[in-house]
Amino acid sequence: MKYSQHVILMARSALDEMSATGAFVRTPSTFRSWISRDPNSPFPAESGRYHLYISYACPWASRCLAYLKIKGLDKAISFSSVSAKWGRTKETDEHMGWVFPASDSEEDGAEPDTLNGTKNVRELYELASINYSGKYTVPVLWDKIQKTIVNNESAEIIRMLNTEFNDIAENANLDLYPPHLQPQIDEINDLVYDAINNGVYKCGFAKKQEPYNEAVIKLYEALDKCEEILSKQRYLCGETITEADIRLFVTLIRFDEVYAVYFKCNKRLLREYPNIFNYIKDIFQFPGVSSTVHMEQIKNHYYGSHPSLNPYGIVPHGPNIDYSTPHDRARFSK
Ligand SMILES: N[C@@H](CCC(=O)N[C@@H](CS)C(=O)NCC(=O)O)C(=O)O
Repeated sequence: MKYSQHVILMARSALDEMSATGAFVRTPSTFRSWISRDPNSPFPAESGRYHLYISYACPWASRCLAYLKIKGLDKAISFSSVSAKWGRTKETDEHMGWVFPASDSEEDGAEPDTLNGTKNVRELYELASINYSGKYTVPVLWDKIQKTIVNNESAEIIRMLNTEFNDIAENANLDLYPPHLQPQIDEINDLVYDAINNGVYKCGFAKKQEPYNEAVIKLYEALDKCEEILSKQRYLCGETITEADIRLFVTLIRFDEVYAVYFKCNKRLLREYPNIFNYIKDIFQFPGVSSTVHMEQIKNHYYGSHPSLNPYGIVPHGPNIDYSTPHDRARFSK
């Protein structure tokens, strides 16, 4: 085995998650503990105890940050963001991953790890587990008391943030996963996750034509479905915003700026879908959400972090869409 092959097996990134057919296959997250409102649980919901490591570039991490803001938890749970571009995480191998800047002033939207003093996200995982062998992904929900990762799966983190911190959340009454809508939300999530959230990655990371074709067809079928739903109602599950909308939004907001070019999702731009385009603006303008969108970080990350996809790291100039302009979605809420 050549040295570089050995390294890839030891420390992986999403670019290594490939099936024999050249399709991108995402592996499950590893840390799956649960924060609970029960004060006697191993990870009780307490103000000041937890820290959320994010990247503004990452859609999965951004949905957690959106929850911190929407639920009014950003004073109770601290957060910090990594640098946009992946870097070397160890001198002794070639793994590339999320790194922290050396100082606060180095990069807008990125901060050093003052909490644990690590240089990169890989070191955080190594602090939490001595024999960790998965990817070093964000988001990371960190427990300052037990000095470990509670959970690194955004789908679970957002559920905890929705319910378990309601004794301290400023917007405790806002329930993004209300019991009466759960079956509907779960159904939409299944479609959106596979065909859209993960679908854009399947388009972008495919190494063969066939898996790309499959992914891109599925992606546009799902987008057409969303356009149809959104032509009849304000949000995916009716007239109130839910988890399903936040989960879809984080992919849509990156679509025309990044995925259309970088991941070859160019059959139709989202600004050509009247309902989807106005819907993106609507969610962007929901209180708290716009502060979670840092387009410079998003563009610099994607275009600059995968030399195999973009060897010169050139960041395209456009299209610089202004999502804060008026939208027509209030027509449903009369
Ligand atoms: N299942 C995870 C996925 C997170 C994920 O894939 N994050 C990407 C950034 S968008 C990452 O950190 N990738 C690092 C790598 O591939 O090494 C979640 O939803 O929380």
